[in-house]
Amino acid sequence: MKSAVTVSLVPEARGGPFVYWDDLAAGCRAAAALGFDAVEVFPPGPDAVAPDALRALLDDNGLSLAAVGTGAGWVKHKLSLTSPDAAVRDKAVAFVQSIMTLAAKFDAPAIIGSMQGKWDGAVTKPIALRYLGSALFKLDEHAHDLGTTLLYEPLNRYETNLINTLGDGVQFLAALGTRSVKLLADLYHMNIEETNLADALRSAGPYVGHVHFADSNRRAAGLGHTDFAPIVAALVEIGYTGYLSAEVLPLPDSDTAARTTIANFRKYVT
Ligand code: LER
Ligand code: MN
Repeated sequence: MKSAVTVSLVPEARGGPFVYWDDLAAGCRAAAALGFDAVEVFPPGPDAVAPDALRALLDDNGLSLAAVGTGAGWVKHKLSLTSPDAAVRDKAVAFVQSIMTLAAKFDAPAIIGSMQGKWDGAVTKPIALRYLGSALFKLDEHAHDLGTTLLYEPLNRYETNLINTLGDGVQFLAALGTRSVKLLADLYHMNIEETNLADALRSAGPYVGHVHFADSNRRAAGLGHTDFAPIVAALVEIGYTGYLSAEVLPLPDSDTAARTTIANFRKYVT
């Protein structure tokens, strides 16, 4: 398993669970200095990061790109894959596709988290799930064409009312028959929704494509009450070799969150 740390370039996401903020070059230097393998980037859009400049930053710092978030499509542009408005849904799909195209240049997957939206009013749960399924189906084709993976992230009940557990995520993807979509297991969301985190990971098995490495309170691993030993053991058992990426609050500050994360990554991942 490999370590990663998040860098947000989206001012509208301030207060959110990202370790480094605003300055990609500084975030890459700090991540490299602490020995992280990769950064996970949360950009305002596909044009915010020039591919050549990103390539140089990653190479200069000996880092990989773990994943690229699409949440700015929601927090900045108010796009949602389950909007009642078909034009908004189409724009949301195009936004995710554009981030996938950028990420694929770096062999990295894009993430669908808050872009999945929520069901409400005239958009009943079955309709919202149909919109989400139809979007994932189109995005799966795009991922397949690019030779990349797309990550779909079940979120806790306070952030979506569509799919909250890994088990429901597996069922949804299996029914759709997607080829290139995997699940993002965010240990913070799972702490709220799963009966047992290790069992949920074991059941999801090959569907697990990425892990957000966060403690129970969304602080760095080690600053809450999650027991990481059985979680890492379950990941080893299912043959997971991807990233444990710190999508956590920068508390008490970015540097401490990053240092605590890498110390606990080294403690649990041997
Ligand atoms: C995104 O990875 C995530 O976990 C969401 O909680 C962001 O709203
Ligand atoms: Mn997450």
